[in-house]
Amino acid sequence: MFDKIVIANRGEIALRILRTCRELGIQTVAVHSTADRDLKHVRLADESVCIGPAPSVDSYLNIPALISAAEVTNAVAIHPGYGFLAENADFAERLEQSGFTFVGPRSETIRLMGDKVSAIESMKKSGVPCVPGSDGPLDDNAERSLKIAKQIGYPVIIKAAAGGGGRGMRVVHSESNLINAITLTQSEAAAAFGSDIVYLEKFLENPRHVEIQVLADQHGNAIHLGERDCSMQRRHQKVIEEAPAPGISEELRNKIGSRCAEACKRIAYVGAGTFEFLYENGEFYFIEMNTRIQVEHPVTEMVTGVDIVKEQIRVAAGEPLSYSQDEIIIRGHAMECRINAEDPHSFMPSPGLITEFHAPGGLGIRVDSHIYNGYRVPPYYDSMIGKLIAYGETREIAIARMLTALGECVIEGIKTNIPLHQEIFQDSGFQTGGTNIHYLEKKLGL
Ligand code: MV4
Repeated sequence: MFDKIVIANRGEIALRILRTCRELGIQTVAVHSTADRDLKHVRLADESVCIGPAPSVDSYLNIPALISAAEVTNAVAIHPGYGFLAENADFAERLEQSGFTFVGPRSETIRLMGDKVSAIESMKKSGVPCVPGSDGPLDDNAERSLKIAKQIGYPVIIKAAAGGGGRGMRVVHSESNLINAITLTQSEAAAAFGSDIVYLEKFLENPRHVEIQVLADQHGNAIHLGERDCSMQRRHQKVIEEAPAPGISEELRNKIGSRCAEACKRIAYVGAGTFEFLYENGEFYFIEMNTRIQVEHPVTEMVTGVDIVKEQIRVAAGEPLSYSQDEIIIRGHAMECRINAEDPHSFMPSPGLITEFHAPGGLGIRVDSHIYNGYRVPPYYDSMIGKLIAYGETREIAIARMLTALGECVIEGIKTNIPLHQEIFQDSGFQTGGTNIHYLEKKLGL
Protein backbone atom coordinates (compact mmCIF):
# COMPACT_ATOMS: atom_id res chain seq x y z
CA MET A 1 0.00 0.00 0.00
CA PHE A 2 1.07 3.60 -0.57
CA ASP A 3 3.02 5.35 2.20
CA LYS A 4 1.88 8.86 1.36
CA ILE A 5 -0.73 10.45 -0.93
CA VAL A 6 -1.19 14.00 -2.19
CA ILE A 7 -4.85 15.05 -2.13
CA ALA A 8 -5.10 17.31 -5.19
CA ASN A 9 -8.45 18.83 -4.35
CA ARG A 10 -10.28 20.95 -1.80
CA GLY A 11 -13.50 21.06 0.23
CA GLU A 12 -15.60 18.09 1.17
CA ILE A 13 -14.00 15.61 -1.24
CA ALA A 14 -10.49 16.39 0.05
CA LEU A 15 -11.77 15.63 3.56
CA ARG A 16 -13.52 12.47 2.29
CA ILE A 17 -10.24 11.22 0.75
CA LEU A 18 -8.25 12.15 3.87
CA ARG A 19 -10.59 10.11 6.09
CA THR A 20 -10.09 6.96 4.03
CA CYS A 21 -6.31 7.50 3.90
CA ARG A 22 -6.34 7.64 7.73
CA GLU A 23 -8.24 4.37 7.86
CA LEU A 24 -5.71 2.76 5.50
CA GLY A 25 -2.73 4.14 7.46
CA ILE A 26 -1.60 6.30 4.54
CA GLN A 27 0.12 9.63 5.27
CA THR A 28 -1.62 12.61 3.69
CA VAL A 29 -0.40 15.78 1.99
CA ALA A 30 -2.97 18.54 1.59
CA VAL A 31 -2.26 21.01 -1.21
CA HIS A 32 -4.16 24.27 -1.11
CA SER A 33 -4.41 27.75 -2.59
CA THR A 34 -3.74 30.89 -0.54
CA ALA A 35 -7.55 31.26 -0.18
CA ASP A 36 -7.84 27.78 1.36
CA ARG A 37 -5.39 27.85 4.28
CA ASP A 38 -8.28 27.33 6.72
CA LEU A 39 -9.83 24.29 5.07
CA LYS A 40 -10.65 21.54 7.54
CA HIS A 41 -8.63 18.86 5.73
CA VAL A 42 -5.55 21.13 5.62
CA ARG A 43 -5.59 21.18 9.42
CA LEU A 44 -6.09 17.42 9.64
CA ALA A 45 -3.49 16.40 7.03
CA ASP A 46 -0.05 15.18 8.08
CA GLU A 47 1.56 17.81 5.85
CA SER A 48 0.33 20.70 3.74
CA VAL A 49 1.78 22.63 0.81
CA CYS A 50 0.54 25.95 -0.57
CA ILE A 51 0.50 25.53 -4.36
CA GLY A 52 -0.49 29.00 -5.52
CA PRO A 53 -2.91 31.92 -5.43
CA ALA A 54 -6.72 31.69 -5.22
CA PRO A 55 -7.66 31.27 -8.91
CA SER A 56 -7.86 27.53 -9.73
CA VAL A 57 -5.73 27.89 -12.86
CA ASP A 58 -2.84 29.04 -10.67
CA SER A 59 -3.31 26.43 -7.94
CA TYR A 60 -5.58 23.36 -8.23
CA LEU A 61 -5.00 23.21 -12.01
CA ASN A 62 -1.28 23.99 -11.79
CA ILE A 63 0.34 20.69 -12.83
CA PRO A 64 4.00 21.64 -12.15
CA ALA A 65 3.07 22.93 -8.67
CA LEU A 66 1.26 19.67 -7.87
CA ILE A 67 4.16 17.51 -9.06
CA SER A 68 6.58 19.67 -7.03
CA ALA A 69 4.41 19.21 -3.94
CA ALA A 70 4.53 15.43 -4.42
CA GLU A 71 8.31 15.56 -4.92
CA VAL A 72 9.16 17.71 -1.88
CA THR A 73 6.97 15.62 0.43
CA ASN A 74 8.10 12.23 -0.96
CA ALA A 75 4.54 11.27 -1.77
CA VAL A 76 4.04 8.34 -4.12
CA ALA A 77 0.51 8.87 -5.40
CA ILE A 78 -1.92 11.70 -6.17
CA HIS A 79 -5.69 11.48 -5.69
CA PRO A 80 -7.41 14.05 -7.91
CA GLY A 81 -10.94 13.90 -6.39
CA TYR A 82 -13.54 15.30 -8.82
CA GLY A 83 -13.44 18.41 -11.02
CA PHE A 84 -10.09 20.21 -11.49
CA LEU A 85 -7.60 17.68 -12.99
CA ALA A 86 -9.59 14.51 -12.26
CA GLU A 87 -10.31 13.79 -15.94
CA ASN A 88 -7.29 15.47 -17.49
CA ALA A 89 -5.47 12.78 -19.50
CA ASP A 90 -2.36 14.97 -19.88
CA PHE A 91 -2.07 15.27 -16.08
CA ALA A 92 -2.43 11.50 -15.61
CA GLU A 93 0.14 10.92 -18.36
CA ARG A 94 2.64 13.31 -16.77
CA LEU A 95 2.28 11.55 -13.44
CA GLU A 96 2.80 8.17 -15.14
CA GLN A 97 5.96 9.55 -16.81
CA SER A 98 7.36 11.09 -13.63
CA GLY A 99 6.86 7.91 -11.58
CA PHE A 100 3.90 8.96 -9.44
CA THR A 101 0.70 6.95 -9.31
CA PHE A 102 -2.46 8.70 -10.45
CA VAL A 103 -5.38 7.38 -8.41
CA GLY A 104 -7.63 6.71 -11.37
CA PRO A 105 -7.65 4.96 -14.72
CA ARG A 106 -4.72 4.95 -17.15
CA SER A 107 -4.28 8.20 -19.13
CA GLU A 108 -5.17 6.28 -22.29
CA THR A 109 -8.57 5.36 -20.80
CA ILE A 110 -9.23 8.95 -19.70
CA ARG A 111 -8.46 10.11 -23.25
CA LEU A 112 -10.71 7.43 -24.77
CA MET A 113 -13.66 8.50 -22.58
CA GLY A 114 -12.95 12.22 -22.97
CA ASP A 115 -13.69 11.84 -26.67
CA LYS A 116 -17.43 11.02 -26.60
CA VAL A 117 -17.33 9.53 -30.12
CA SER A 118 -14.61 7.03 -29.20
CA ALA A 119 -16.30 6.35 -25.83
CA ILE A 120 -19.59 5.44 -27.52
CA GLU A 121 -17.84 3.36 -30.18
CA SER A 122 -15.95 1.45 -27.50
CA MET A 123 -19.10 0.82 -25.41
CA LYS A 124 -21.14 -0.26 -28.40
CA LYS A 125 -18.46 -2.83 -29.25
CA SER A 126 -18.59 -4.07 -25.64
CA GLY A 127 -22.34 -4.66 -25.76
CA VAL A 128 -23.46 -1.59 -23.78
CA PRO A 129 -26.73 -0.23 -25.26
CA CYS A 130 -26.27 3.24 -26.82
CA VAL A 131 -28.62 5.90 -28.24
CA PRO A 132 -29.35 5.35 -31.97
CA GLY A 133 -27.03 7.78 -33.72
CA SER A 134 -24.43 8.59 -36.35
CA ASP A 135 -21.99 5.91 -35.11
CA GLY A 136 -19.05 8.25 -35.49
CA PRO A 137 -18.45 11.90 -36.35
CA LEU A 138 -20.51 13.85 -38.86
CA ASP A 139 -18.54 15.07 -41.88
CA ASP A 140 -19.15 18.03 -44.21
CA ASN A 141 -21.25 15.89 -46.53
CA ALA A 142 -24.69 17.48 -45.93
CA GLU A 143 -26.51 14.74 -47.87
CA ARG A 144 -25.00 12.08 -45.63
CA SER A 145 -25.97 13.94 -42.42
CA LEU A 146 -29.53 14.48 -43.70
CA LYS A 147 -29.79 10.79 -44.56
CA ILE A 148 -28.57 9.71 -41.08
CA ALA A 149 -31.02 12.05 -39.33
CA LYS A 150 -33.94 10.94 -41.52
CA GLN A 151 -33.17 7.30 -40.79
CA ILE A 152 -33.05 7.94 -37.02
CA GLY A 153 -36.07 10.26 -37.07
CA TYR A 154 -36.48 13.76 -35.62
CA PRO A 155 -35.94 15.22 -33.10
CA VAL A 156 -32.19 14.60 -33.08
CA ILE A 157 -29.39 16.13 -31.01
CA ILE A 158 -25.99 17.33 -32.26
CA LYS A 159 -23.22 16.94 -29.68
CA ALA A 160 -19.56 17.97 -29.60
CA ALA A 161 -17.20 14.97 -29.31
CA ALA A 162 -15.07 16.95 -26.85
CA GLY A 163 -18.10 18.23 -24.90
CA GLY A 164 -19.96 16.42 -22.16
CA GLY A 165 -21.85 17.36 -19.05
CA GLY A 166 -24.26 19.42 -21.11
CA ARG A 167 -21.80 21.63 -22.96
CA GLY A 168 -21.83 21.84 -26.77
CA MET A 169 -25.22 20.37 -27.65
CA ARG A 170 -28.08 21.42 -29.94
CA VAL A 171 -31.51 19.85 -30.47
CA VAL A 172 -32.90 19.77 -34.02
CA HIS A 173 -36.64 19.27 -34.57
CA SER A 174 -36.85 19.22 -38.36
CA GLU A 175 -34.82 18.58 -41.49
CA SER A 176 -34.83 22.26 -42.50
CA ASN A 177 -32.69 23.19 -39.46
CA LEU A 178 -30.22 20.30 -39.50
CA ILE A 179 -27.33 21.59 -41.61
CA ASN A 180 -27.35 25.01 -39.97
CA ALA A 181 -27.39 23.40 -36.50
CA ILE A 182 -24.44 21.17 -37.40
CA THR A 183 -22.40 24.17 -38.63
CA LEU A 184 -23.24 26.21 -35.51
CA THR A 185 -22.41 23.35 -33.11
CA GLN A 186 -19.13 22.72 -34.98
CA SER A 187 -17.97 26.34 -34.68
CA GLU A 188 -19.03 26.58 -31.02
CA ALA A 189 -17.19 23.32 -30.30
CA ALA A 190 -14.06 24.56 -32.08
CA ALA A 191 -14.08 27.74 -29.96
CA ALA A 192 -14.91 26.01 -26.65
CA PHE A 193 -12.93 22.76 -26.91
CA GLY A 194 -10.45 23.24 -29.76
CA SER A 195 -12.14 20.44 -31.75
CA ASP A 196 -15.01 20.86 -34.21
CA ILE A 197 -15.90 17.16 -34.25
CA VAL A 198 -19.63 16.60 -33.69
CA TYR A 199 -21.92 13.56 -33.74
CA LEU A 200 -25.65 12.99 -33.86
CA GLU A 201 -28.09 11.03 -31.70
CA LYS A 202 -31.83 10.49 -31.47
CA PHE A 203 -33.07 13.13 -28.99
CA LEU A 204 -34.85 11.48 -26.08
CA GLU A 205 -37.55 13.88 -24.88
CA ASN A 206 -38.31 12.83 -21.30
CA PRO A 207 -35.57 10.53 -20.01
CA ARG A 208 -34.30 9.98 -16.49
CA HIS A 209 -30.58 10.25 -15.77
CA VAL A 210 -29.53 6.89 -14.34
CA GLU A 211 -25.87 5.97 -13.90
CA ILE A 212 -24.06 2.74 -13.01
CA GLN A 213 -21.11 2.74 -10.57
CA VAL A 214 -18.29 0.36 -11.46
CA LEU A 215 -15.00 -0.66 -9.86
CA ALA A 216 -12.14 -2.46 -11.63
CA ASP A 217 -8.67 -3.60 -10.61
CA GLN A 218 -5.40 -4.32 -12.43
CA HIS A 219 -6.01 -8.08 -12.30
CA GLY A 220 -8.92 -8.17 -14.73
CA ASN A 221 -11.69 -8.02 -12.11
CA ALA A 222 -14.58 -5.62 -12.61
CA ILE A 223 -17.86 -5.28 -10.68
CA HIS A 224 -20.84 -2.94 -10.60
CA LEU A 225 -22.40 -1.38 -7.51
CA GLY A 226 -25.83 -0.79 -9.00
CA GLU A 227 -27.31 2.48 -10.16
CA ARG A 228 -28.08 6.02 -9.01
CA ASP A 229 -30.87 8.28 -10.23
CA CYS A 230 -29.62 11.83 -10.78
CA SER A 231 -32.62 13.24 -12.64
CA MET A 232 -33.25 16.06 -10.13
CA GLN A 233 -31.09 18.73 -11.78
CA ARG A 234 -31.13 22.34 -12.90
CA ARG A 235 -28.98 23.58 -15.79
CA HIS A 236 -26.89 20.39 -15.73
CA GLN A 237 -26.16 20.86 -12.02
CA LYS A 238 -27.39 17.86 -10.03
CA VAL A 239 -29.36 18.83 -6.92
CA ILE A 240 -30.47 15.48 -5.42
CA GLU A 241 -29.28 11.95 -6.16
CA GLU A 242 -30.51 8.60 -4.91
CA ALA A 243 -29.74 4.90 -4.94
CA PRO A 244 -31.29 2.65 -6.05
CA ALA A 245 -33.23 4.36 -8.85
CA PRO A 246 -36.99 4.09 -8.28
CA GLY A 247 -38.61 1.40 -10.43
CA ILE A 248 -35.49 -0.44 -11.61
CA SER A 249 -35.85 -4.19 -10.97
CA GLU A 250 -33.01 -6.27 -9.64
CA GLU A 251 -33.07 -8.19 -12.91
CA LEU A 252 -32.68 -5.05 -15.04
CA ARG A 253 -29.98 -3.70 -12.68
CA ASN A 254 -27.95 -6.88 -12.98
CA LYS A 255 -28.41 -7.00 -16.74
CA ILE A 256 -27.17 -3.44 -17.40
CA GLY A 257 -24.64 -3.57 -14.56
CA SER A 258 -22.98 -6.72 -15.84
CA ARG A 259 -22.75 -5.20 -19.34
CA CYS A 260 -20.87 -2.25 -17.78
CA ALA A 261 -18.56 -4.54 -15.80
CA GLU A 262 -17.85 -6.59 -18.93
CA ALA A 263 -17.04 -3.38 -20.84
CA CYS A 264 -14.56 -2.45 -18.08
CA LYS A 265 -12.81 -5.79 -18.49
CA ARG A 266 -12.67 -5.38 -22.26
CA ILE A 267 -10.94 -1.98 -22.08
CA ALA A 268 -8.78 -2.97 -19.05
CA TYR A 269 -10.39 -0.22 -16.97
CA VAL A 270 -8.77 0.47 -13.57
CA GLY A 271 -10.43 2.32 -10.70
CA ALA A 272 -13.89 3.72 -10.01
CA GLY A 273 -16.01 4.75 -12.96
CA THR A 274 -19.54 5.77 -13.84
CA PHE A 275 -21.53 4.82 -16.93
CA GLU A 276 -24.07 7.58 -17.59
CA PHE A 277 -27.32 6.48 -19.18
CA LEU A 278 -30.53 8.06 -20.26
CA TYR A 279 -33.40 5.82 -19.16
CA GLU A 280 -36.72 6.02 -21.01
CA ASN A 281 -39.60 3.53 -21.40
CA GLY A 282 -37.71 0.81 -19.58
CA GLU A 283 -34.58 1.05 -21.76
CA PHE A 284 -31.04 2.19 -20.95
CA TYR A 285 -29.08 4.29 -23.47
CA PHE A 286 -25.38 4.95 -22.75
CA ILE A 287 -24.30 8.59 -23.29
CA GLU A 288 -20.95 9.14 -21.50
CA MET A 289 -18.51 7.59 -19.07
CA ASN A 290 -16.97 9.46 -16.13
CA THR A 291 -13.54 8.23 -15.07
CA ARG A 292 -13.48 9.87 -11.62
CA ILE A 293 -15.00 9.53 -8.17
CA GLN A 294 -18.32 11.37 -8.36
CA VAL A 295 -19.93 13.85 -5.98
CA GLU A 296 -22.86 11.46 -5.49
CA HIS A 297 -20.80 8.35 -4.65
CA PRO A 298 -22.04 8.30 -1.00
CA VAL A 299 -25.55 7.09 -1.92
CA THR A 300 -23.98 4.00 -3.50
CA GLU A 301 -21.74 3.56 -0.44
CA MET A 302 -24.78 3.67 1.84
CA VAL A 303 -26.75 0.97 -0.03
CA THR A 304 -23.75 -1.35 -0.66
CA GLY A 305 -21.51 -0.71 2.35
CA VAL A 306 -18.52 -0.38 0.00
CA ASP A 307 -15.99 2.44 0.65
CA ILE A 308 -15.51 3.49 -2.99
CA VAL A 309 -12.53 5.74 -2.23
CA LYS A 310 -10.84 2.87 -0.41
CA GLU A 311 -11.29 0.62 -3.44
CA GLN A 312 -9.93 3.37 -5.72
CA ILE A 313 -6.78 3.60 -3.63
CA ARG A 314 -6.40 -0.18 -3.29
CA VAL A 315 -6.64 -0.85 -7.02
CA ALA A 316 -4.33 2.07 -7.85
CA ALA A 317 -1.75 0.41 -5.58
CA GLY A 318 -2.15 -2.85 -7.52
CA GLU A 319 -4.24 -4.69 -4.94
CA PRO A 320 -7.27 -6.71 -6.00
CA LEU A 321 -10.82 -5.46 -5.41
CA SER A 322 -12.07 -6.36 -1.90
CA TYR A 323 -15.35 -7.73 -3.29
CA SER A 324 -16.59 -10.08 -5.96
CA GLN A 325 -19.90 -9.35 -7.71
CA ASP A 326 -21.87 -11.87 -5.62
CA GLU A 327 -20.79 -10.09 -2.43
CA ILE A 328 -22.47 -6.86 -3.58
CA ILE A 329 -25.99 -6.59 -2.18
CA ILE A 330 -28.14 -3.49 -2.58
CA ARG A 331 -29.92 -2.93 0.70
CA GLY A 332 -32.27 -0.05 1.59
CA HIS A 333 -32.38 3.37 0.00
CA ALA A 334 -30.18 6.48 0.20
CA MET A 335 -30.78 10.09 -0.86
CA GLU A 336 -28.26 12.91 -1.12
CA CYS A 337 -28.85 16.68 -1.04
CA ARG A 338 -26.09 18.88 -2.39
CA ILE A 339 -25.89 21.83 0.00
CA ASN A 340 -24.78 24.95 -1.85
CA ALA A 341 -23.88 28.41 -0.58
CA GLU A 342 -26.41 30.13 -2.82
CA ASP A 343 -29.71 31.97 -2.85
CA PRO A 344 -32.45 29.28 -2.88
CA HIS A 345 -34.54 31.25 -5.40
CA SER A 346 -32.09 33.05 -7.70
CA PHE A 347 -29.30 30.43 -7.35
CA MET A 348 -26.76 33.28 -7.06
CA PRO A 349 -23.64 32.21 -5.12
CA SER A 350 -23.57 33.37 -1.49
CA PRO A 351 -20.01 33.11 -0.18
CA GLY A 352 -18.96 34.54 3.19
CA LEU A 353 -18.53 33.82 6.88
CA ILE A 354 -20.47 30.96 8.47
CA THR A 355 -21.45 32.45 11.81
CA GLU A 356 -23.37 29.46 13.12
CA PHE A 357 -23.31 25.79 12.09
CA HIS A 358 -25.13 22.87 13.63
CA ALA A 359 -24.95 19.60 11.72
CA PRO A 360 -27.95 17.27 11.73
CA GLY A 361 -27.54 13.69 12.96
CA GLY A 362 -29.31 10.56 14.03
CA LEU A 363 -29.81 7.09 12.61
CA GLY A 364 -29.09 6.91 8.89
CA ILE A 365 -27.78 10.48 8.57
CA ARG A 366 -24.37 11.20 7.02
CA VAL A 367 -22.88 14.66 6.59
CA ASP A 368 -19.98 14.97 4.13
CA SER A 369 -18.88 18.56 4.64
CA HIS A 370 -15.78 20.56 5.45
CA ILE A 371 -17.61 23.54 6.95
CA TYR A 372 -17.41 24.57 10.60
CA ASN A 373 -18.39 27.46 12.83
CA GLY A 374 -16.34 30.48 11.72
CA TYR A 375 -15.38 29.04 8.31
CA ARG A 376 -15.41 31.59 5.48
CA VAL A 377 -16.70 30.22 2.16
CA PRO A 378 -14.38 31.69 -0.48
CA PRO A 379 -15.87 33.17 -3.66
CA TYR A 380 -13.39 31.50 -6.05
CA TYR A 381 -14.69 27.96 -6.29
CA ASP A 382 -17.83 25.84 -6.69
CA SER A 383 -20.58 26.85 -4.25
CA MET A 384 -21.15 23.32 -2.90
CA ILE A 385 -20.31 23.36 0.83
CA GLY A 386 -21.35 19.84 1.68
CA LYS A 387 -23.68 16.94 1.16
CA LEU A 388 -26.42 15.64 3.39
CA ILE A 389 -27.09 11.93 2.94
CA ALA A 390 -30.04 10.04 4.42
CA TYR A 391 -30.32 6.25 4.52
CA GLY A 392 -33.36 4.13 5.33
CA GLU A 393 -34.62 0.60 4.85
CA THR A 394 -37.14 2.05 2.38
CA ARG A 395 -37.27 5.17 0.15
CA GLU A 396 -40.07 6.54 2.37
CA ILE A 397 -37.92 6.23 5.50
CA ALA A 398 -34.95 7.88 3.74
CA ILE A 399 -37.19 10.79 2.69
CA ALA A 400 -38.61 11.18 6.20
CA ARG A 401 -35.11 11.18 7.71
CA MET A 402 -33.89 13.70 5.13
CA LEU A 403 -36.76 16.07 5.98
CA THR A 404 -35.94 15.75 9.69
CA ALA A 405 -32.24 16.39 9.00
CA LEU A 406 -32.92 19.39 6.74
CA GLY A 407 -35.08 20.90 9.48
CA GLU A 408 -32.35 20.32 12.08
CA CYS A 409 -29.51 21.77 10.04
CA VAL A 410 -28.49 25.32 10.97
CA ILE A 411 -26.19 27.31 8.69
CA GLU A 412 -26.12 31.06 9.38
CA GLY A 413 -24.21 33.98 7.87
CA ILE A 414 -24.61 32.77 4.28
CA LYS A 415 -27.61 31.72 2.21
CA THR A 416 -28.00 28.04 1.35
CA ASN A 417 -30.32 25.98 -0.84
CA ILE A 418 -31.70 24.06 2.16
CA PRO A 419 -35.16 25.67 1.69
CA LEU A 420 -35.18 24.41 -1.92
CA HIS A 421 -34.39 20.89 -0.74
CA GLN A 422 -37.21 21.08 1.82
CA GLU A 423 -39.61 22.07 -0.94
CA ILE A 424 -38.50 19.21 -3.22
CA PHE A 425 -38.68 16.60 -0.46
CA GLN A 426 -42.28 17.69 0.24
CA ASP A 427 -43.21 17.54 -3.47
CA SER A 428 -45.64 14.70 -4.19
CA GLY A 429 -44.19 14.01 -7.66
CA PHE A 430 -40.76 13.58 -6.13
CA GLN A 431 -42.11 11.51 -3.23
CA THR A 432 -43.68 9.01 -5.64
CA GLY A 433 -40.48 8.77 -7.70
CA GLY A 434 -42.12 9.93 -10.92
CA THR A 435 -39.57 12.47 -12.15
CA ASN A 436 -37.30 12.98 -15.14
CA ILE A 437 -34.48 15.38 -16.09
CA HIS A 438 -36.97 18.20 -16.79
CA TYR A 439 -38.96 17.90 -13.54
CA LEU A 440 -37.11 20.47 -11.40
CA GLU A 441 -36.81 23.13 -14.09
CA LYS A 442 -40.55 22.78 -14.79
CA LYS A 443 -41.37 23.00 -11.07
CA LEU A 444 -39.25 26.15 -10.80
CA GLY A 445 -41.02 27.62 -13.81
CA LEU A 446 -37.93 27.83 -15.99
C1 MV4 B 1 -29.18 13.79 -24.38
C2 MV4 B 1 -30.51 14.17 -24.07
C3 MV4 B 1 -31.50 13.66 -24.84
N1 MV4 B 1 -31.23 12.82 -25.88
N2 MV4 B 1 -28.95 12.96 -25.41
C4 MV4 B 1 -27.01 16.60 -21.20
C5 MV4 B 1 -25.76 16.39 -20.45
C6 MV4 B 1 -24.99 15.41 -21.23
N3 MV4 B 1 -24.31 14.52 -20.34
C7 MV4 B 1 -25.99 14.70 -22.08
N4 MV4 B 1 -27.20 15.44 -21.97
C8 MV4 B 1 -28.33 15.06 -22.63
N5 MV4 B 1 -28.14 14.22 -23.67
C9 MV4 B 1 -29.95 12.50 -26.14
N6 MV4 B 1 -29.70 11.69 -27.17
C10 MV4 B 1 -30.72 15.02 -22.97
C11 MV4 B 1 -29.61 15.47 -22.25
C12 MV4 B 1 -29.90 16.33 -21.12
C13 MV4 B 1 -29.62 15.90 -19.82
C14 MV4 B 1 -29.05 14.66 -19.55
C15 MV4 B 1 -28.78 14.27 -18.26
C16 MV4 B 1 -29.09 15.10 -17.20
C17 MV4 B 1 -29.66 16.32 -17.44
C18 MV4 B 1 -29.93 16.73 -18.74
C19 MV4 B 1 -30.51 17.98 -18.97
C20 MV4 B 1 -30.76 18.39 -20.25
C21 MV4 B 1 -30.45 17.56 -21.33
